[in-house]
Amino acid sequence: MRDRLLQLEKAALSEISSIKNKEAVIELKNRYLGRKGELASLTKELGKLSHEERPVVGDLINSIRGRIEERVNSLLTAFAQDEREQRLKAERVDVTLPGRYLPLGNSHPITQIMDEVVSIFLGMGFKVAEGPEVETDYYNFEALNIPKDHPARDMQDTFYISDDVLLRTHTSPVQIRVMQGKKPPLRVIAPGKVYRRDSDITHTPMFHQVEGFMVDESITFGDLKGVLTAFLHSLFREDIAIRFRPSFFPFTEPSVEVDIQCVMCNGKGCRVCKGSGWLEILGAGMIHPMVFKAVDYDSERYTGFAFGLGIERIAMLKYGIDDIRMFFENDVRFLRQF
Ligand code: 2NL
Repeated sequence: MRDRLLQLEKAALSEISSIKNKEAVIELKNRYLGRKGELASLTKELGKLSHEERPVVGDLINSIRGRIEERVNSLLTAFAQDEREQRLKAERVDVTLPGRYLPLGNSHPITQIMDEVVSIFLGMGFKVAEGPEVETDYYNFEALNIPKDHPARDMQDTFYISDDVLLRTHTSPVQIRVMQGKKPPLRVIAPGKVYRRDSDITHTPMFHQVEGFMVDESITFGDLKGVLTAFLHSLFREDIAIRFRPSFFPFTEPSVEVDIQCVMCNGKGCRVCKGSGWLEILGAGMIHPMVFKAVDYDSERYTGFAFGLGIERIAMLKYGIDDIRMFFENDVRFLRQF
């Protein structure tokens, strides 16, 4: 019995010393130490031994089990450590490698200018209003004191859907709707798309406009000049020269056109300002009593100013672009520059 036990230990330890992988260790562990393993079957034979021999051989079995277990466990630990090292090596990343280039878009130049204009007016306490692009003749023309024989009303200039329904030619109808629903004091801007039957290098059938107005008791032409000067100084440069020229719109009286000193040549005269040194940026005026009548405001009590500007025109002047169609071709080589 003793010899067989020592033989078994010797065989087990020699097998262990040449073992190559974790699976083989587990197999060996089961074969020698398992419930149906070799040590277990020898333990069953203890009963055949004499009273005196039994504890001695029992002790021997336990110490052999202990020694094999110790070797097996240290091997398993070594294999586990090895496996971990292999995995870490395989998973290693070089954090100094340059990152992958992710192409990033930006908003359209027209959207950028629109957002900029809107945010300047928000800063002066104006609220933003929106309205339908499909309008009626009343809101687009009649309420704005645009007479029946005005050229803007011609089929040549306006997209009609029916006799009475059309695509808005300016965002003024939004402001008429605001005035109809609310009482002064009001400070509102109306940004959005507008439509005119016109197409050449400075006109597209759809373009963007921001209009605005301010109405209260005792709003004066001085308020118009102050607000629009602050706006233009913020949009262009704080030190730029501004000039107000008399003009005419059916919906304002008096009316003005507002010029800034040419941003390209600082007023010296160039291609962009066509030699004049000035750029026409917006139209404005004191709201006509006929417009107040249409929205049922008392023009003896209330006064106000209104203005309108074309976003594409400003974008063209700001970036020195001479063909408006560039904004609508969506060529990324063009769009990426803004
Ligand atoms: C321009 C000129 C202008 C207005 C728009 C307006 C609106 C209402 C009442 C009175 Cl509801 N006026 N808008 C006034 C003056 C000029 O636009 O050159 N736009 C591109």
